[in-house]
Amino acid sequence: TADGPTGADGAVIVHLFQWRWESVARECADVLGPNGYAAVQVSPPQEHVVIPRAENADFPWWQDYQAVSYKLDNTRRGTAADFAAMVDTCRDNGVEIYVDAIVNHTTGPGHGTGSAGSQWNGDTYSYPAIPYATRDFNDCRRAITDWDDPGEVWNCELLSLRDLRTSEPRVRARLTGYLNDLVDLGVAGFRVDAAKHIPADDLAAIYAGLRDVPGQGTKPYIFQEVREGGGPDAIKPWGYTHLGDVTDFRFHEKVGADVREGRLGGLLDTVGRDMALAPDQAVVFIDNHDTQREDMSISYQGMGARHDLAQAFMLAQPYGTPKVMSSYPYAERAQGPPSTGTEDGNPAGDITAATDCADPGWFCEHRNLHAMPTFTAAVGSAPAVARAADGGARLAFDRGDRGFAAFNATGTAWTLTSETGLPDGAYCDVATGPAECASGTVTVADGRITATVGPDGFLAVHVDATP
Ligand code: LM2
Ligand code: CA
Repeated sequence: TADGPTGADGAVIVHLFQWRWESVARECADVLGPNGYAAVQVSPPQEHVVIPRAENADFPWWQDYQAVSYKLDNTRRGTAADFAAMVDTCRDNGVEIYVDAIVNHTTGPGHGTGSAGSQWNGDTYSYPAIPYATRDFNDCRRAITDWDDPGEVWNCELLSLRDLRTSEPRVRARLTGYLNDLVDLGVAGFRVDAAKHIPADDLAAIYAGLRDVPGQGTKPYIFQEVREGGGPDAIKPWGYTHLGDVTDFRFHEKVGADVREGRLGGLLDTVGRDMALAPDQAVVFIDNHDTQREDMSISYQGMGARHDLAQAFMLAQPYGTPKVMSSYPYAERAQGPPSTGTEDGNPAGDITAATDCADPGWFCEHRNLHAMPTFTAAVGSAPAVARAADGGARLAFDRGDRGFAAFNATGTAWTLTSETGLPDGAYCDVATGPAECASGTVTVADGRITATVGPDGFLAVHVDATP
């Protein structure tokens, strides 16, 4: 099933967390396609619960992770038609859509009406719009307590979310049906939410029925969320790599913390030695929507420009398929994205506003990386070769004879001269501007590169971006 990007092949994913479908479409055309992104991870598109007040925030972002039905209509991000148009527009601009797929569970306790008008009842395990009834859920109807016991991790309730009986063919068929509806629209990949909470054999059965992506002739790309914890190999990241790619949270933990502290010197060794998986099996990130709420110190909100440097380093180094985070500031953990306000047919105030990157309600971190994804694409799986350093907080390296990148985690500019494997000539700095040399050229002469990297800045040149 992993026929899409499989790591170390130059593909870059960006997570446009909580963006409206029409805003994603516009971004694909205006920014993502031209700057070399391969795919967007979008927030969950299925009908979700609607929670007017939770944890001091109206309509928390995490509504989306409680599935009421598999209808795509009237989520907070738009209509089913908006969704389909987004997939088409992005594909036309060379950017794939990857859906965050909620397949482990439905909702928590309680009952109500979902975003598309369907009734749900978590107390009686009833979701008539799908339909699921009580027999479709596992018998362990309590929260997971022993996180080292695969039986509990797989069959009890994650956060009291009603746990689907994924061993049951009828349940598997419904989940495969949902995913195939998306594939038929042109969705080219899935982030499998809470994959760790589903036995690998159940996932294998669910994936087995997936159809080819139209026009592509291959199965959708799959990456599975498996956070490393205790217990046996069956619930470790490497217990799922035979089915598709897997998230490697070690990258976030180690690289995120080191860059935050300005410790760049050992980073190439770290990514070459201390990660959980083979480079072509891993999806890596500096932060995701969960970790940024657990430890704000590794996020744009907590790190500012240093976070841009961390994400740029991720795109320059060779381990895993990088996933760029693009998010919004928040005061409360549950706070949702900016809304349209209560006018314009949105009396409840729960509809997400179109993204405006000039509005301080959004961060748009990916735009700070300019055309860095063209670097990742150009260097492919070429090896990293350290070339220059100046103390522990300045680092420069080649990617074979395809690219050269430099990182400066200090408050003063770094002017460096270094050997490089790049052919002599002039190159565009894709880290500070578009691939078309808008921000000036960098020269390689007699096998040496001379460049200046700004304070808390980075620079990247590659063979496919020349004046
Ligand atoms: C994930 N990956 O495996 C998502 O990345 C993560 O964001 C999801 O949790 C989680 N798994 C389930 O899909 C989020 C959020 C939780 C929230 C759940 C469900 O981080 O806080 O839980 O979505 O909406 C909320 C309440 C929690 C309550 C639960 C059920 O915060 O206190 O548990 O709803 O009512 C009793
Ligand atoms: Ca489960």
